[in-house]
Amino acid sequence: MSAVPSLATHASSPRWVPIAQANTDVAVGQRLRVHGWVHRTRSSGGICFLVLRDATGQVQVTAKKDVLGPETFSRVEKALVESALIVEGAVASDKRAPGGHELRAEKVEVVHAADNFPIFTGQTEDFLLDHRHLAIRTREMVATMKVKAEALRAARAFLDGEGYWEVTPPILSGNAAEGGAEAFELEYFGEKAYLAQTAQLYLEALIYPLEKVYAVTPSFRAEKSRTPRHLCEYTHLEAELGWAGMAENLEAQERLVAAILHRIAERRPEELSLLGRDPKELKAIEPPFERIRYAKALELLQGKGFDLPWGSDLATAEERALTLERTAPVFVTHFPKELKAFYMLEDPEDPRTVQGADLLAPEGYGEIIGGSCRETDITKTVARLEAMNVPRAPYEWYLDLRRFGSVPHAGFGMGIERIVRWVTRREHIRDTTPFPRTPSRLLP
Ligand code: NSS
Repeated sequence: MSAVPSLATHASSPRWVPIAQANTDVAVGQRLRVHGWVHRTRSSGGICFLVLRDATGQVQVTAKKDVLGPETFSRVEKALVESALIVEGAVASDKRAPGGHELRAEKVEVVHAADNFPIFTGQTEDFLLDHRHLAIRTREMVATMKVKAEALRAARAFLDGEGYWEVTPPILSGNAAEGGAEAFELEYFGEKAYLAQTAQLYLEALIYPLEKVYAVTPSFRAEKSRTPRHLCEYTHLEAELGWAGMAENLEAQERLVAAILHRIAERRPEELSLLGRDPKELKAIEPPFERIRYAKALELLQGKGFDLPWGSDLATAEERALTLERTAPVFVTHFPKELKAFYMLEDPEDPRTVQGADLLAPEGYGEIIGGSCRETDITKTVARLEAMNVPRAPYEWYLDLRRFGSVPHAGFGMGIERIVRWVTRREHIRDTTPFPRTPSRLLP
């Protein structure tokens, strides 16, 4: 095999087009070249039908022995699923072919003849996870990854348009920000370091020079919880708004979520349909989202058979019950102080609670965003760190932010895999990311 496939460079080769473009009415009659992988193949009596896929779609290729010659035809006929091919030919209508068109091969190059592909229906979940590097080629995974990319594009477009600056906070840090127990610890040239659970503390520092900032970073949680919504590494979209309070913070979140949903509905309808989500359901979701207080959430839960005393956290089951019958997200606000991180601002009207909110996705999916107003008073921040038994030294730099021009500010963090899980209706969050990190999985 030569390093560069010959058909790709041959002067007389027709133009290389994405497969989705070859499988259209406008392409009928055109001579084209496509590059792709064998999705299905069957052959009988000197004719071979292949379904070829690339990143854009699929098309049926008809390869005939009398056109290709016996040698090439034999290579094509023997090419197993996932073999890589370059095909030149003319597009014709064919109602029986997927998408309604076929490419009648005139020249075929088998760029790589694949071994027996181990991924097919009926494999166990564990087997598929062990072979994740290959299983990501399935249609469901491809559709989910495209929806995720669209979510990130939508989020960036929205935030950029709103005047936020994208920034690049560190992932390695000398402090754990969301609670020590859940941080992955590692050794950093003889010192103790942590993998970021959040970029928040750094984003807070960045509002002073830039006012409105956001970052998309991996966040790490050393949680052994094996739930369908926890990953040990996830994609965290966080924003921090200077000069903002509770109202501005919640409004930014609901507008961001709506922008993401609407753009996905607009640009990825085929992927959504394949995954069983009607794009209309996403289009119909508009701000404002309902706001309910934590105390009210407890009452609602009581009506659903949960008997929770004030101060109990809302776990997966409670969030599910609260959202199962909803079609739009809901904010739960004013959680008890003890349940939340040290940096959250006490509510002056009810000091048992903080000015923060979780945004819960409907249909039982639960939390997708956590956010709050930040404590700006240095004395109170120090007292909260002490009350939570957090050593002060690694936070001295953070306390400095309360010494030099401290202003009201607020922010939030969205779990990208969480929102994608909801939108694409995946049962497990691991199917929203190509290489999930869970307590039992570090490979592939
Ligand atoms: O812990 S959070 O609720 N909040 C923070 O980290 C804040 N420091 C964010 C901020 O204000 N800048 O996490 C935020 C979101 C949460 O709502 C989930 O959507 C997601 O991050 N999240 C997770 N996704 C997947 N797996 C795990 N384990 C996970 N933990 C949080």
